[in-house]
Amino acid sequence: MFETIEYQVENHVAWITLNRPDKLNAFTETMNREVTKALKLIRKDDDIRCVVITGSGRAFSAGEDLAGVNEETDHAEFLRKRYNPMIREMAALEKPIVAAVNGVAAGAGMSVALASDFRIASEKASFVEAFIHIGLVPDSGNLFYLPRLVGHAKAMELAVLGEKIKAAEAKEIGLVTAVYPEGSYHDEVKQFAERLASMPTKAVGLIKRYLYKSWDHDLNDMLEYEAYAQRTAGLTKDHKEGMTAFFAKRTPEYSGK
Ligand code: T3D
Repeated sequence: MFETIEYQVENHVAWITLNRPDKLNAFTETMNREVTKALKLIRKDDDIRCVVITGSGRAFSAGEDLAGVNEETDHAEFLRKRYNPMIREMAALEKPIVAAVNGVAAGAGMSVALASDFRIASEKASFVEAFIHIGLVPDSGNLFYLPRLVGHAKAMELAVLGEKIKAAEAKEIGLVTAVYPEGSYHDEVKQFAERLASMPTKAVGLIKRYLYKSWDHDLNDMLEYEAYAQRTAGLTKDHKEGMTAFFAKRTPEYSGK
């Protein structure tokens, strides 16, 4: 079904593996289209309750494949057509997305990691805002997510200086949730993703939706959004299950419904 990505679903988790290892999983138009298509499939499938995006081989992704960029490139149209729909689809997906950053995440590869809801790094992972080294600016949501994740000063430093940071520093500045040694990395990511997939998916989706809203709404708006979200969550089977399990003193078994 796909040429440049691998797509698998296991235990309610969809795995998207960027799969051009000989090119450090650099993005091509086909890869943008295929990731976007996979995210759309995931959106429509109630059985999928978490997504992992990772890379094959030694890299997460080196960003855009520079072999396809030349002086004829209309950079704005290029982003509107290829990257922006993919990033919008990630933000709109009301299921948690985990970037399993197995190696270097550079340029738009880093943007994809930033646009994910969680980043779990291998100790071999690194992050580099490579754009500046070719006279470009961070794109694909990078300028939106980066300051929100690490603060304005650190975002400026990373984006302008373009220095590569290793997994341990990424953890220190709050860019990643956890760093694991290579030997246990895959199992740790799988366990984390399956934990997310066993949670009350509708409530998780509502949290994602309204955390995004909080970025450009005031307290009064948010109080009202919370009331609406809570009514929606309160009507789910998972809320009922959580309450029943609480009083029965047992572990809840959520269905995502
Ligand atoms: O319109 C627009 O263009 C806007 C869109 C922009 C989106 C973007 O993502 S712009 C930023 C694009 N990405 C980069 O500039 C990153 C370039 N790559 C690097 O900085 C480094 O390769 C890495 C930090 C990613 C990894 O370094 P390292 O030392 O581990 O590997 P390497 O030796 O540099 O690379 C290995 C090979 O992959 C090498 O090819 P070779 O010499 O073995 O034949 C290298 O040229 C190739 N490669 C790496 N990144 C890319 C790439 N080839 C094409 N496109 C790449 N992005």
